[in-house]
Amino acid sequence: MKASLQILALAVGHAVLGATLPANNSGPQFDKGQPIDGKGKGAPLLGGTNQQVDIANPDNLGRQSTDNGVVPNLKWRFSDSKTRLFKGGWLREQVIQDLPQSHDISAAQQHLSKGAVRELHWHRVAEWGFVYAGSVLISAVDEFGRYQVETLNFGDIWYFPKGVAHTVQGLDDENEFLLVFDDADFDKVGTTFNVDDWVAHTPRDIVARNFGLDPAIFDHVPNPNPNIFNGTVSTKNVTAGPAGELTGDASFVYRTLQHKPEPVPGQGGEFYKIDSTNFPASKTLAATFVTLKPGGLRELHWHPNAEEWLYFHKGWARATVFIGNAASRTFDFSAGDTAAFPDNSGHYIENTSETEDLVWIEMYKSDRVADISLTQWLALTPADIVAQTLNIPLEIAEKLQKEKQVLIA
Ligand SMILES: *[C@@H]1O[C@H](CO)[C@@H](O)[C@H](O)[C@H]1NC(C)=O
Ligand SMILES: *[C@@H]1O[C@H](CO)[C@@H](O)[C@H](O)[C@H]1NC(C)=O
Ligand SMILES: *[C@@H]1O[C@H](CO)[C@@H](O)[C@H](O)[C@H]1NC(C)=O
Ligand SMILES: CC(=O)N[C@H]1CO[C@H](CO)[C@@H](O)[C@@H]1O
Repeated sequence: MKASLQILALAVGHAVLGATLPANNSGPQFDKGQPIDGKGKGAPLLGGTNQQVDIANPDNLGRQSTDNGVVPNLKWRFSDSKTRLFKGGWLREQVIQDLPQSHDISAAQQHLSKGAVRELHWHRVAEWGFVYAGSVLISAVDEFGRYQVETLNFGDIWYFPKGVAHTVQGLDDENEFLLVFDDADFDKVGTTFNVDDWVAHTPRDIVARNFGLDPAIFDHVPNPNPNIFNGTVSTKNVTAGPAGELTGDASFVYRTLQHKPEPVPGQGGEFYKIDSTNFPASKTLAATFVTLKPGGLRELHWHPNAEEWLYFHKGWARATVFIGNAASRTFDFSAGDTAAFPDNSGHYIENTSETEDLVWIEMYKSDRVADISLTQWLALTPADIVAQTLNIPLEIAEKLQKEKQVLIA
């Protein structure tokens, strides 16, 4: 009696909560947001759940039967970050507290309206930026007194080494960029040093003596410092620095789209590599900027030198990450997601859209981008050993592609 009352209560509760079971529950139900494989495994979700998130992440519901073991969450959505609002812009970040598996890198999206300034500052860590909307002015000074003032547009990248002084200003009506740091916690105390913050917290007479000026000049230094403020677009040029400008190999700027992409034998899209081999300043952060056509596949590979951090800019993707010991997990990604793939883990990335390009950025805390392709490895290993290992026909092992395909169409 008691037991049947409880069952009744559950059934009523279920109806009250409005959970709906799929009408046709034969066959897999992942696309309806239900963890049911249609082959006898799984059952409906009756408790609290976010159905939109479930439908967008069918692989979290257990869709891939090859997934196995415990692989921690490797994904963070910028949409889950707290957005900090400023006059003339905003910032939302992903640090290690958000994505604990990202040990090497943290990141942010930042927006500057026309004239808005990310005030003068420096970091204990290196900063890398990628402009994906609008146009910005960057300005930097290094330890030798060399300087660089440049306008950056879509696809242009900056790299400010640890300690280099810099600022960024928005030039178009609305401007936005990705910021990446070679440290998993770029916003912790002791990492960023803002000029007005420093001046406001230094004895006024010392500041005055330092510049040889009247102390009253500094009566209105903003305190607390605003981080981003609305200003007017710069019209002044920097000239006649005694050590000259940062140009050539010393430049902190790389204009991605003015260079040729890497060869992609697999014909699946475009693959730009930006690291110290073509952008000498970028010694601690290496990047790729990838466009994968609909239905394309970034071939199975791993990175011998580093953990991988990713930012998905456009489109829809799926990736399975294999971490050894029979453990692997598949993730669904969409624009605005970030991810961290463990050091040396095997993986692929697939464009799951039939119509839209998938665009993403990969980052490594390294001086170079490096990967080992599964196919190339097997093709350059004695074919009979490969055939016996995988239990596949010898003729197949002998015909594997010896060139990296990179992006398969
Ligand atoms: C139910 O779904 C299965 C597989 O998804 C399909 O083959 C079948 O036709 C559907 N039945 C009805 C009545 O819609
Ligand atoms: C910045 O915003 C304030 C109002 O919040 C306004 O008074 C000021 O004129 C603005 N400055 C510029 C340069 O737009
Ligand atoms: C400032 O530099 C820009 C190009 O960088 C040039 O077009 C402009 O004439 C310069 N202005 C002055 C005042 O030198
Ligand atoms: C796994 C997956 O959904 N792949 C899709 C990628 O896009 C092509 C179309 O371009 C689909 O046919 C695949 O199913």
